[in-house]
Amino acid sequence: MKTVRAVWKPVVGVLVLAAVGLAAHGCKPPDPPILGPAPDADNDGVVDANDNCPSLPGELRYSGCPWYRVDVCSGNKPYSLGAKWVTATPTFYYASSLPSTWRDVVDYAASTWNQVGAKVTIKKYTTIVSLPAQKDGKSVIAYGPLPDGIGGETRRWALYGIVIEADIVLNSRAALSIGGSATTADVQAIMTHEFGHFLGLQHVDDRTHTMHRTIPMNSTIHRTLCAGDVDGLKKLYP
Ligand SMILES: [Ca+2]
Ligand SMILES: [Ca+2]
Ligand SMILES: [Zn+2]
Repeated sequence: MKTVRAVWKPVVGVLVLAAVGLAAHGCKPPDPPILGPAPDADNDGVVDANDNCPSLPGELRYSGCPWYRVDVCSGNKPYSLGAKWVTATPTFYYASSLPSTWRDVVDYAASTWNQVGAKVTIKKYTTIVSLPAQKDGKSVIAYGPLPDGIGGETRRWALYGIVIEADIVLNSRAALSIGGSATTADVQAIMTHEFGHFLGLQHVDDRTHTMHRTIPMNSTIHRTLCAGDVDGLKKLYP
């Protein structure tokens, strides 16, 4: 019997020590805070934890993003009107030169203008034509070489101030992609801009507007319209 008690006592002792050890751990003071600047990888003054664009220098008011990554309109309503169509349904063809994978975004760009409530609707023929952008009675969306620095171009053909045909060319020498990247411009944004020309709108100086002459790289903001873009189309087709 004495031998058995000698074995039990140390076991009880171990349990007590463990309990004391836990209590002591719970009373340990917290680690001191880590001092020094919080990480800001792009060095734009907006710390990474609060930066929606942590690798692109931006502005605090845009949560660390540059303006061209934020779909913001200036609040102004600039527009500039050119010649317009008489028909309420100007209709285009896809040229065979246009990459077939871009046809969907061409349609999205057209429908963006079709939804503003102006009395004009861009339509398309379902046949695909092997034609360049030329005055031939058919309005085409084509892909071909243009000068450097240009994403796309619209050639409006007018007669007595009335548009009778409009061809759009996307530049095969430019770096374009769907969605854009640091080195490419977004096809849908360019097409939305070019359809503005197709319908008769001219450039404005407000960079947030789709009808601004410049489409930033790595940006889709010009897929959507600002107030001046909408007002201009409604003014042209009331
Ligand atoms: Ca940033
Ligand atoms: Ca044509
Ligand atoms: Zn333009």
